[in-house]
Amino acid sequence: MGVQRTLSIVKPDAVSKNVIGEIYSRFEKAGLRIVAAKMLRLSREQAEGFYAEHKGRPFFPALVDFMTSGPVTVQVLEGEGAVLQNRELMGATNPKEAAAGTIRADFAESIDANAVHGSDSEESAAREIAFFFSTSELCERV
Ligand code: RTP
Ligand code: MG
Repeated sequence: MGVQRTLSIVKPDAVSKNVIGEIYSRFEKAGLRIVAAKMLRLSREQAEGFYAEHKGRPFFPALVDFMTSGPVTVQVLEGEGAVLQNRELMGATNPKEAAAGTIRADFAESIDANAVHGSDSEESAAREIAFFFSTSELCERV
């Protein structure tokens, strides 16, 4: 699989709960390195563009409302098989179905307010990283 990069978001519910550091710690303990990071409040246009694949789905308006409800942190994680590894750390979309010890099991309240986003493939990761970061903002880590 090799070293990959993936896009992660700490969503507004988790920022509001003040658990950014605890979530970053999960990434670091799993051997993923943060190679870019920033905090911002998404505009509706940004949230709609980021989740464009879900446009037209019944949950789309609620998803955009939620993602614009407060600040988020966006970060690029790097490591061996980072895309799948991050998805495993996150747990299932619905926290009620998320395995014990995953980020969503421990920090998420509902399928809407589910604490984190992670790219679901290498192709999505490339698109999502470019959505938030320029090449010069991605740092080399040794
Ligand atoms: P994410 O993109 O945020 O990492 O979440 P995911 O891959 O686990 O789930 P995805 O299918 O991409 O859905 C994006 C977000 O939309 C909300 N959702 N609600 N009510 C529903 O059936 C439903 N399905 C999806 C969730 O908040 C999910 O994180
Ligand atoms: Mg997704």
